[in-house]
Amino acid sequence: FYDPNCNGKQVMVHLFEWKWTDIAAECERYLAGAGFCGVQVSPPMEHVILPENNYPWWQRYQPVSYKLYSRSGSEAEFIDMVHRCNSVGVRIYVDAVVNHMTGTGRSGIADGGSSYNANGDARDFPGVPYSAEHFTPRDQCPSGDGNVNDYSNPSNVRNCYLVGLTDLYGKLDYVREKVAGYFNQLIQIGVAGIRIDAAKHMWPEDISATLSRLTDLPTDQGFPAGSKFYVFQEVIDQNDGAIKVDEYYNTGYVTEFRYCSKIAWGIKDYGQLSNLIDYGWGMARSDRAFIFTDNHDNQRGHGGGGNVITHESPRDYKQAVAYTLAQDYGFTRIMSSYYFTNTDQGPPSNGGYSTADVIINGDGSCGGGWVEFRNAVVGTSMENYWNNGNAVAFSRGNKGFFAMAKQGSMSESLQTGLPAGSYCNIIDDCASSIQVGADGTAQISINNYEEPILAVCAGGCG
Ligand code: ARE
Ligand code: CA
Repeated sequence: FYDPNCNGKQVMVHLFEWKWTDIAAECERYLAGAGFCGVQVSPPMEHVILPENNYPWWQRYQPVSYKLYSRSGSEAEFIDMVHRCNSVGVRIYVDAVVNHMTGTGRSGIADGGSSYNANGDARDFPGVPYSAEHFTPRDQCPSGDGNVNDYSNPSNVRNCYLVGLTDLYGKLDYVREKVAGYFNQLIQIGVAGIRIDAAKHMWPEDISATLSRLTDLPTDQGFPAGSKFYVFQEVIDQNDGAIKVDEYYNTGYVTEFRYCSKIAWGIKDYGQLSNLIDYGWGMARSDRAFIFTDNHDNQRGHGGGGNVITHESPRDYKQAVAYTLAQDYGFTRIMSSYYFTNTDQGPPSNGGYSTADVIINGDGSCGGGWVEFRNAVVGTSMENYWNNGNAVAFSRGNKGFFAMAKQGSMSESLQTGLPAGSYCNIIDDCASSIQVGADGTAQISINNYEEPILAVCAGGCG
């Protein structure tokens, strides 16, 4: 569960709410050439549709069945996307919502044609099928109203209903079989891995028993024989509750939300960048940490938002994403979604429920140089670390060198760890360069307020 199955590449992009047809085109047009490992896609299973809330993005976190029919497209479009992306070496990772089905009190017929009824005591999801006995019994949940409300108690977190979402009883073989069946269906199509949504609300042994039922990845989609599904689990551990990320190491990577706070802090105060990965905080070890500057929840103030840097402060955001990709901790994900003014707002639409096509502008670019830098320096550690509170620099073994200046300018002679020679800056498409002398030092000068960053690789990054 630890290998993302993309030949050692290092960066995934979340194309939040994108349609399958647009993602397929993006793999071919841009992501393959830029060195992306793969794409996290929005939940592909059949979900509730909520016109009364203006079709919010979060309707896709309320499953109705495991039929591949969603706001992003049909099963045929999903399969076509996976195959086209695989054939250019870009993998697809599915956001898997399997802790729960819809919210209580909801009923109707979803777009894929399946009915559902979670009114009162009913728990009918004939599209799977699940019925009342497949949901966590009320006496297993120690909260007064049946909902999660005490993060200091694991039984409360895992057996009660997260924001009123009908909680699947993962102890049952039947539930494990159905969830594993969904995953095996994805595997057969050629999906390379999953994010397990709300993994914190599932017992680690239930996740483990479910994953033990999975088949290997299909060789006809370009996976070496014996390849396993990549798994990263959404566990929000900010030292604020009983549940710790390390309980989930046996079944894959874990989201490290403390990194979001740390990088935000570091960009505000460069002095703090030296101390970003703090095991005293209990942060996940590097070969289990799944990291990001922000995610689809915290950029909207859902899921413990607040002290994170987002696209709303573009200059800080560039620095945060650049530093995240340049440093050596964890597996990285970057975020790509749509502009919003309201935290519940769904994606751009053609009116009502239908999602609009993504329009690609002339330059079409987003951080390709970064992805190439991270791939080029994989396996090296940070060395020659230098930080004066206003600027920061480090080398990645003898393969790369990175510098960044908070106020947009710096001029300093620094050890780069690189062999002597001339190296061009990938950030300005090689308009500038640095000259490394025989002793490994170079004069590092940055003078650009909007793009205060420099990165070079031995032998080129791409
Ligand atoms: C919606 C409505 C609710 C309604 C519910 C059921 O907003 O009012 O009761 O439907 O009808 C997303 C949205 C929710 C939405 C849900 C279902 O964010 O608003 O509910 O979809 O449509 C905790 C969990 C963590 C979770 C965050 C949001 O631990 O797993 O809360 N994140 C994932 C996804 C979300 C998604 C879900 C889970 C549900 O990424 O996008 O919800 O599938 C501390 C704790 C954290 C806690 C956090 C926030 O930091 O340590 O554990 O995160 O507070 O409470
Ligand atoms: Ca649960």
